[in-house]
Amino acid sequence: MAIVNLKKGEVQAKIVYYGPGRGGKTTNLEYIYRKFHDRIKTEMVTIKTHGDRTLFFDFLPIEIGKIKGFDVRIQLYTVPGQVKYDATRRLVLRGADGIVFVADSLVVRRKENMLSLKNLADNLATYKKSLADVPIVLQYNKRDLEDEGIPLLSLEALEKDLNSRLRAPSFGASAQKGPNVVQTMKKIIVMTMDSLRRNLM
Ligand SMILES: Nc1nc2c(ncn2[C@@H]2O[C@H](COP(=O)(O)OP(=O)(O)OP(=O)(O)O)[C@@H](O)[C@H]2O)c(=O)[nH]1
Ligand SMILES: [Mg+2]
Repeated sequence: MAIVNLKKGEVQAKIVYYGPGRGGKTTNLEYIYRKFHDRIKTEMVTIKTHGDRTLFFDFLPIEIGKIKGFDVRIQLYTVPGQVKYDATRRLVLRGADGIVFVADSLVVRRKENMLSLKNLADNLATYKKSLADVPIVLQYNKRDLEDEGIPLLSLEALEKDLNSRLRAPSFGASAQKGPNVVQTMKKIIVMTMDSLRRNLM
């Protein structure tokens, strides 16, 4: 849940990166951390299992500076994507002001993407919310693998699978190489701030 301090002119909002295991959520935050290290005063907190799977969550606080006169702080989180960590996912999702859904573009991950989006809707429902209630941006990750001849779902196919009802803003991206990682984050921050402002008025 956002913390808004009108007296001090401060806003703190929570944005959660959600999506199937190995889709690239942690890699998004790692890229952002490298890119904006001068604005990030603390270390990125990350708890990993052996290998690179997220066990609990990643946490990255960023100072954005002033937006419409408010000092804006954003807390980025990732959930663990592995199916078995559903209770943790639900906990991390709690109070999210905005969501980035990171889908895996690999053809072989098609079903996992759709199941994860369904899982997101189910977990939001436990907080009496639906996908329509929370600002959300979709990211179709790993587009760089196209150059390596690995079969990827087309952006059109991903849109059809995941976004035909939602109609949320979406980006093809590569969390590993960088294209559209920052754009994804900027979009969700703007949408989240707009939604907070609407709710304050
Ligand atoms: N080629 C390529 N590999 C990527 C990209 N993004 C992530 N990866 C790789 O995919 C693997 C999984 O990435 P993570 O960021 O750990 O995935 P995650 O969504 O955090 O996974 P969980 O923590 O299990 O939910 C890692 O080996 C990454 O290096 C990308 O854009 N392109
Ligand atoms: Mg992770």
